[in-house]
Amino acid sequence: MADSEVTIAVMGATGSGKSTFINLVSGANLGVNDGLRSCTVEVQTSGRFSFLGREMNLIDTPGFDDTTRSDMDILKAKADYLSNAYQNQKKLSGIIYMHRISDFRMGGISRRNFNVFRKLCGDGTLKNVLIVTNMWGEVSEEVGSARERELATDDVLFKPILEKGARMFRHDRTLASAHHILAGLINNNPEVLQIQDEIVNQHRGIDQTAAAVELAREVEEEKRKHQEEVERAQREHAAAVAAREEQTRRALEQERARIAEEQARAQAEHERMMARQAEERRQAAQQAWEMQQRLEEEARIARQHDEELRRLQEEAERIARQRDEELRRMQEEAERIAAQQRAEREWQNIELENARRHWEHIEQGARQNWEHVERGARQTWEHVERGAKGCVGQ
Ligand SMILES: Nc1nc2c(ncn2[C@@H]2O[C@H](COP(=O)(O)OP(=O)(O)OP(=O)(O)O)[C@@H](O)[C@H]2O)c(=O)[nH]1
Ligand SMILES: [Mg+2]
Repeated sequence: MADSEVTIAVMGATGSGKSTFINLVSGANLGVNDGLRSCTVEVQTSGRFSFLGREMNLIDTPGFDDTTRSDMDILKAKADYLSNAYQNQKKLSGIIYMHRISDFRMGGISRRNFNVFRKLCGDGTLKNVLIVTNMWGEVSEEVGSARERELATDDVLFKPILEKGARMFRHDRTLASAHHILAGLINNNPEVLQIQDEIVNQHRGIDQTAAAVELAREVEEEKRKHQEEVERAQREHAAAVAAREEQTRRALEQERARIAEEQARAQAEHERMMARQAEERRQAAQQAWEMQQRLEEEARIARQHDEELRRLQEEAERIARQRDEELRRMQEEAERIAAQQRAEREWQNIELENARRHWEHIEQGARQNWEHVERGARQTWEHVERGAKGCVGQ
């Protein structure tokens, strides 16, 4: 019997743990998200299972995911399933909205899922809605509780639906907590969701449902935000470009100033160098001139020396000649004197010879005279002596 079956839809963002929860509590084996892309892409059910004496059936719904199918296709799949179910007299006893407490913030796709979920349920069914927070193991109790408080009290988060009868439960991934959650829904009066009413009772096309309008608005809002972000990025880019241009202009200006300074410095250096070179050239010219002067002076002195030398040589030669002449003259004189002396000696020898001969002659004459005298004397003496003796004898 359709009426005795408790049907509960599980909704929420992709990867929020819908299939895991259903598998845990029903024993089903639905595919579980590997974290890269959404796993449940079509509406599927757990199959019947018993809980607290009731036949249960859980509906697993795909969440908006941005990766596989368009949001509108996903909404259409859910709307088709739910309107078919309603046409088949199946009303939902509960709607579980899974939310990861580990999510740092509820923005973008999470917010879109929740806003469309709200329009899909409508305010009349909120007392059958259970917001189930899971993945508590991923955060500290303190952080999780703070987030839970924020979710429950923020006007753009769960506060509006909590105020209209929705409830919030924690799920710690145990069967006990899953049972506790189901137990919180099992006795609800099945209600018609707003989207079922719109499609089945009001014969609206899916596009005219509040959920689709909300989705379109969300998408539009997303687009607008995106556009704003693009424009902001463009403005920032333009500002950055302008800033960069300004920076570049300033850098160029600085570079130009630096180059001008460099040039001025180089020019000054060049001028200093030219002046230094001119001074060096002038000094070199001065030194060359002085050197020239010195060389000329030295050449003049050398010439003077040469002249002096030549003069001295000539003088020496003249003196030498004079000396030779003198020597020769003296030699001649000496020779003449020697000749004269020789002649004188010869003359003297002759004189001597003459004197000797004269002496010998004198000596001979003297000797002869002496002998004569002696003989005369002796004769005298003898005469005398005889005379004397004759006297004595007498
Ligand atoms: N830590 C922790 N991980 C969980 C819990 N529930 C689910 N997960 C993990 O979260 C990932 C997503 O789980 P699913 O059950 O596939 O999520 P889903 O909401 O069905 O995802 P879609 O089908 O893509 O929409 C898987 O890796 C699960 O193992 C939970 O309570 N705690
Ligand atoms: Mg799933």
